[in-house]
Amino acid sequence: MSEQTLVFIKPDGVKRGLVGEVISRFERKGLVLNECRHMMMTSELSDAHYAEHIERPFYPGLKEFILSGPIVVMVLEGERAISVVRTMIGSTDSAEAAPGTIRGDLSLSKGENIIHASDSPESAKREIANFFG
Ligand code: IDP
Ligand code: MG
Repeated sequence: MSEQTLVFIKPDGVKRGLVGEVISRFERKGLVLNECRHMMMTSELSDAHYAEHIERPFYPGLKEFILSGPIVVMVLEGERAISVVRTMIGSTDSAEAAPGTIRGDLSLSKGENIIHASDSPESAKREIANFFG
């Protein structure tokens, strides 16, 4: 069943010049890039996107980081895209993420971990609406 998922490359990934590397992995996997936009996250969008984390102690630092530079946000489509992309990005803490995953290969950090991807059909729907209306 074809699904759509919301992905963005975080400011660390953009600053480090990893946009092509990351998108290339998804293209080689067979996922289709339906939307793609280079933009600044706003305070309102960050609070809406990370609503489940807003009360967590790490959120102020996460918000400062996510607003610190441009992101590249995209919609990827393909067979079971939501779980396929989550597997490809690896665990939240890049130091523990498996080699071969985006975080496992490209980052050492838990906060500055290159990429976001929707974790369920409900989040994908909500997150795509947040960014692409
Ligand atoms: P996910 O991005 O793998 O879905 P979540 O638990 O949803 O992980 O957390 C959202 C984002 O918040 C993470 O990708 C990371 O950037 C940041 N984050 C999560 N936990 C921590 C933490 O303990 N310290 C610092 N940043 C964190
Ligand atoms: Mg999450």
